[in-house]
Amino acid sequence: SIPSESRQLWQKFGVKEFGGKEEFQQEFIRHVETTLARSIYNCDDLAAYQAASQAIRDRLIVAWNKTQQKHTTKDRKRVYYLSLEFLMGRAMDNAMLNAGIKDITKSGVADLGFKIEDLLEQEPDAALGNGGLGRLAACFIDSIASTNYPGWGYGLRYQYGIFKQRIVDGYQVESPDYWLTFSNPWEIPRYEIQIDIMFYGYTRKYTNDDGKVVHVWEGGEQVQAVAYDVPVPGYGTETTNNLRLWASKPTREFDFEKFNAGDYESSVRESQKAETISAVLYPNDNFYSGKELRLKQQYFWVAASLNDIVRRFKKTHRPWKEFPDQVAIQLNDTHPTLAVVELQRILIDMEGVEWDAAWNIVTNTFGYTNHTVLPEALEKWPVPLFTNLLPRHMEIIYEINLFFLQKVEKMFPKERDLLARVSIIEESTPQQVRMAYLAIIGSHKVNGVAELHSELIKTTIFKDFVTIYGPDKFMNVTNGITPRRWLHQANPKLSDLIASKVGSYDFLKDLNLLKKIEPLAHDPKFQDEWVTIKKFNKARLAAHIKQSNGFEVNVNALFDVQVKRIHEYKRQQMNIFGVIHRYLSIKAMTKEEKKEATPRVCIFGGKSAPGYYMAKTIIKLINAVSEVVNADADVGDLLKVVFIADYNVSKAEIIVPASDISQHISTAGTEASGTSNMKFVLNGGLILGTVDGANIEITREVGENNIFLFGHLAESVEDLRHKHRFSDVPLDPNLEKVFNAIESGTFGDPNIYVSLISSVTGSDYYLVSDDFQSYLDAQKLVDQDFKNKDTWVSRSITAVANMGFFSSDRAIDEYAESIWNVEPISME
Ligand code: CR6
Repeated sequence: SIPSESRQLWQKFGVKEFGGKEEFQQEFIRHVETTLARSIYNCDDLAAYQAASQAIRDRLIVAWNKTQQKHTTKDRKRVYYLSLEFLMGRAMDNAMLNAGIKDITKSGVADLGFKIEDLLEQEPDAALGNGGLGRLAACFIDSIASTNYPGWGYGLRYQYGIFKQRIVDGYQVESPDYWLTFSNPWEIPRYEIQIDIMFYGYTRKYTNDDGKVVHVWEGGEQVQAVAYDVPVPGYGTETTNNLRLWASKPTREFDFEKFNAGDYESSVRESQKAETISAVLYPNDNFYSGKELRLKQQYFWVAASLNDIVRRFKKTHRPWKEFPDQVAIQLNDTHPTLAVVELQRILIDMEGVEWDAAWNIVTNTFGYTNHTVLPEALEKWPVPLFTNLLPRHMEIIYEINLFFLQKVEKMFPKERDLLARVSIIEESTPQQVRMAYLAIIGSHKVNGVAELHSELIKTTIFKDFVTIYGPDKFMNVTNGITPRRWLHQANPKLSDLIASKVGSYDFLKDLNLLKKIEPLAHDPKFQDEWVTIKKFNKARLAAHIKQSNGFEVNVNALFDVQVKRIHEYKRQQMNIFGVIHRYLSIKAMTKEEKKEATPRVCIFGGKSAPGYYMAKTIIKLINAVSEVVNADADVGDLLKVVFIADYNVSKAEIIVPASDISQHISTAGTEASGTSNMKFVLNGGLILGTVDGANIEITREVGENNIFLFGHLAESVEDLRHKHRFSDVPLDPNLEKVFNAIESGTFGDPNIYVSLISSVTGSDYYLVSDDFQSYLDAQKLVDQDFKNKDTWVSRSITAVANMGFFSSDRAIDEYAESIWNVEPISME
């Protein structure tokens, strides 16, 4: 370490936070001229964005270092959030706002000849996620930092995030998202942190001198994990946490023997193979695809993260049994479940801990969050594939399973079927490893993500485990969203208005303070300001639509939005069928009736998994309808249909604040929570939704009068599906009219939509026909109510005032208290 006489110098010249605008400007120019090697003559917006980011990043690193030092000295329990997805979006605006330096930066760059808005536009989204699960992880790490918990995220540094979507001839076309073209100022490469990761090979065991059986795993392929750190600044606090993302690198540059023999090409082949592990994000949402490379990604990331966590723990020289007092690890879905096995392996094979003691440590360390009940999303790895890739882990899983089943047999000696039902190994051909079961058995708490969902997992997919472990192991933590990004950053005008009425921006840290605007719900002046802001946000979206889709939409029309991944269970098909129904109705209207009708802009957006045929057909239909409706002079402003291509976090920031109504219309019981529903209401839009996921709790909080609910309840779904299977259920007559229109070619070649229509006329698994009338009725009510501007705006204000519960800070406090047992560390 540094000798004490040198320390003073370090302190004297240590980098400080920049105090004011001029210091920022100095740093900005220094980065332009040195880091980027540019000058006043060739500094474009991109260079200016990079220089500004570097300056802000330096500020974050100072806080990051302080935070890490503080956490190390305090030496308290830390939480690690393991997630294969972190859908961060852009970093610059968030960093400025959270660090409280947006004003300085904005006017700083303005003096130097740049507009901050133009610089912000230069940043590519960090799109390392598919949908809600990845964005939840991003909100959670924002909240962990903002509420001063010592916590890190661990993920993968994909070179390609979620693909970019274009619409060509109405169809989705994918192209790769190479987001690292220009160097990424928001990450710090840690080339010194390199961890060897092994795959394949074989296991053997021997008895050592103490008569103990030792297991070894050797002989396989090796790659290296390199760490990249992304600072995560909390809002209104110095705490700046870390998101550590791993990239794969070859262990050796290339094979020297082959190189020397002149075989240059195959000498580098191995190195190229290693890099593919972290190359690309799998583009499926709520769908398991069973690819070996995916399992490789999972182990690579889990092994690197655990190695890091264990290394940090070992520095404290505590006995192993204290591991769970120092470390909490949260499994975001089953993707990191191998961590359970890996920790057990480290403890018994490398550290010589006895099996039972090790297993105690493991189960007290992990918590598992389930995010879906959809059967097609549950991970099950074929045993042969698993054994080949991770032979030692497979052995350990068999052991875990054996001990678990012995325990179950003792508890329920007469229940023969139970053992087969709860076994980690499914007796299919080939056998499969059920990852969710492994996650439950390896964790001390299992949680769902909204009340209904947490009840459903207890009564359906994990029912047997409730019998075995009792109900206390299973709990609910309703999802949340960060008000920093989803109110303050996406909707600065609304945030400012609220602050001006409640006296400060404290609501961004304690969202329950929003309650203070409730008395203003009927205040005409406040209502006016509220409406003006909504109009502004709608105009901002309309400008975006003009630019991307090439046509105008009327900002006085009702903006009706459904943006999310395209999925049959989310029922965008029902929405577009409803739009067609509306179109047919308008065509049949008299002039007088048209005058009474509420004009609508129906906005869609979202990506389909590249191999999901039905979802792609839904996108095509939306675009086909859009083309016909928007060109129909009879319709005019009464109906416009828009598909916004390449929906992502930064587009959501423009779309969400502009909605009057957003649709969250999944078949009851299928959407675990949903989180965009929370974002829309927080921004003053009302929900048209089913009694599903977090819609239910939103209703409880904002009141039934401030949400439009429809459709069958979760408890009827099974019966209805049964009816479809075993008897002829007549198609809803309005839906029949819609299908007739499609089939007669109103929206182009009807052959394209044959399977989409027959999925409804057939088994109708998602109950589109059953809910259609109720959906249309709810839509009618929306049309009527929107005409009454005063009540509409008061409902909007009341809803926002009651959204405090949905802050991700609240969710994180619940996790910290009831699962992690970690406490905040103040930076003072
Ligand atoms: N697809 C759920 O479907 C939930 C998020 C976050 C999802 C969604 O309802 O809000 O997780 N599930 O909890 C999975 O990804 C498995 C999602 O985003």
